[in-house]
Amino acid sequence: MKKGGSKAASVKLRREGSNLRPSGYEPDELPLLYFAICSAKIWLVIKPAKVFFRSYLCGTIMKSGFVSIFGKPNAGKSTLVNALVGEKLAIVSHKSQTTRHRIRAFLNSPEYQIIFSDTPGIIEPEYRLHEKMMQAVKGSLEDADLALLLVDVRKPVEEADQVFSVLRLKVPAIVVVNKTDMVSPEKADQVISFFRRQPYCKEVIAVSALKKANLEKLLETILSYLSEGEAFFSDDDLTDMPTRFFVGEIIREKVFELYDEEIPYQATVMVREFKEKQTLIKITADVVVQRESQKAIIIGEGGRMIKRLGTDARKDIEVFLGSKVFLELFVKVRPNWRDNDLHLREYGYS
Ligand SMILES: Nc1nc2c(ncn2[C@@H]2O[C@H](COP(=O)(O)OP(=O)(O)O)[C@@H](O)[C@H]2O)c(=O)[nH]1
Ligand SMILES: [Mg+2]
Repeated sequence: MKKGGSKAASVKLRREGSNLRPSGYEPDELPLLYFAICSAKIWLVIKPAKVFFRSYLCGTIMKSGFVSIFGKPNAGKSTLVNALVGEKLAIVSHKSQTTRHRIRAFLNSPEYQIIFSDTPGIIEPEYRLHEKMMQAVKGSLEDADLALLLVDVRKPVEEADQVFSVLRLKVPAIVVVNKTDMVSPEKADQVISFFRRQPYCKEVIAVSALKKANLEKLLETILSYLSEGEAFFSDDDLTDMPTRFFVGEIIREKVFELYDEEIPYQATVMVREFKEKQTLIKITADVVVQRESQKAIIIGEGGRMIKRLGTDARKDIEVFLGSKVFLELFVKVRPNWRDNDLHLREYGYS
């Protein structure tokens, strides 16, 4: 996803036919290939030169690194990532287990690039879906340079401590005490001093992700742990996830907002069609549930609920894409999709 909305990727289709050379390149494509190789070689020289120029001549040191956020469900991980990067990339809900994937969000500046990973809350898996969610946590553990361990200041400290201890972190960790807007300074101090004593903890920072309080201090501390290095991704990008993914997530967020009890947990969304037309983007998506009775609830009396779901989702998708959207929703029943590897893969949980 680029800053400022979606851009249609231009895809160059290869001509098919029997007159292709064995190498797979036609004669008129060879200068292009040569140009590409030369450009790559020049880039290999330019990149270190850029580092030298920036760090030694301008006195600026570029820092970059991967920072993963872990914590129990509902601690505020997605809210924190969105607040840090200043863009709503991860969906948020007061219900737990909203985040199912690892979502990478980049914070870019001339001096640094931080790649934040929002992760699903750490839980004891009950379904294959949960196992996939915990694999996303494991993946984020493996390539992190720094961990942010997020704590809800109102919850018993022992619960979060137990979760953090089993992570067996190999990288430095900053404990971030969140939701300090909800408690007295004395209560926050108690939680801070508990985590200061824990072996995995390098620093403790108290914040309110929702009110964006003390995030500058957090950012400063994060940067002090990152090492010198070039950006990993283009500084125009905000994430490496495809636009379709975020569209599906926005619809899923509305499912969390509009429906109660087991529905949000037993539903998923799959974007089937994403077509950029002249004046709008046409999107077709399936809302997948486990039972016929859930399908009836999603649709509602006389289609009232699905209409609302479509309108709420469309409005947010239009803001996200910066374009008019035509959204069409279908409801599908797939019994036990959360335990079926084939369905899980089809719906993007791999
Ligand atoms: N009062 C308050 N609520 C917060 C704060 N951070 C997150 N929340 C709320 O906590 C709930 C869970 O947040 P979410 O980011 O989805 O948590 P996650 O499951 O850890 O990703 C949502 O209702 C958020 O609005 C905070 O700093 N203060
Ligand atoms: Mg989340």
